[in-house]
Amino acid sequence: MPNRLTIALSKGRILKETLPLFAAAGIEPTEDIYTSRKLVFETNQPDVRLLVIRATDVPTYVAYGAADMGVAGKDVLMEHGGAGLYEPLDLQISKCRLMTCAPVGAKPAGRRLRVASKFVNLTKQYYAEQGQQVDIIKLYGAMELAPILGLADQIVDIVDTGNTLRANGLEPLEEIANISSRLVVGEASMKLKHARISPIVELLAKAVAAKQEA
Ligand code: PRT
Ligand code: MG
Repeated sequence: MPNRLTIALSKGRILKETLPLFAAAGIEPTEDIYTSRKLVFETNQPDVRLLVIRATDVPTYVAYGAADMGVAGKDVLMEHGGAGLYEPLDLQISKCRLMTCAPVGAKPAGRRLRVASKFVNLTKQYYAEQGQQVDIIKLYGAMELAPILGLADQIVDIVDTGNTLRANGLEPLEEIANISSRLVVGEASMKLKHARISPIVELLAKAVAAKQEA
């Protein structure tokens, strides 16, 4: 099917909030995404299929045109940089904050700050904007551990309730960005498949609005 639409969804916590919005917009997978081990899912609309992939891979698939559109956290999109992507809709799901954090009551390091994060581009940019030279340490998870073990002075991480920080003796310092998940569309797909894509964007926008009013 040449005009088939491929939509890349972030697996994990975002997916649970994404599927109801797509269902409200009339797009539903024909089998249970949660119990299947498949990565590609057909939907009730014969020309639409869903990919369920790592959140950090969504912007890559969409920017290269391997998927036409996708859903990803603003944190992931900021870290990616957004080249080749349009961001037509804030889905208002998986809300959280991207923050700098440090051990409670930490004193200034007295040397160049070490900051651990999985968002290295974002982190570099943020501290540069603050006029602060820092060494950035790339981690892939459990950032909270880094200050406890003296690997880093600060971390840049996602904060929701703050429970994870508190449980590990850390506190939030500065907010870098307010995060929610966004609908992204590839630049090439937006041109070539505009007639198919724009009604879906509109239906999703309505589903988001209806949910805010509920
Ligand atoms: O697990 P994997 O490496 O495959 O990917 P992932 O961890 O990035 O995926 P997943 O499913 O955790 O989803 C991540 C996306 O959800 C992020 O990119 C955000 O856009 C969004 N999101 C919303 C969150 C949170 N809330 C959140 N609370 N992502 C992560 N957290 C983690 C945070 O990293 C920290 O460890 O939850 C902890 C903080 O929560 P509180 O409530 O204790 O403050
Ligand atoms: Mg995770």
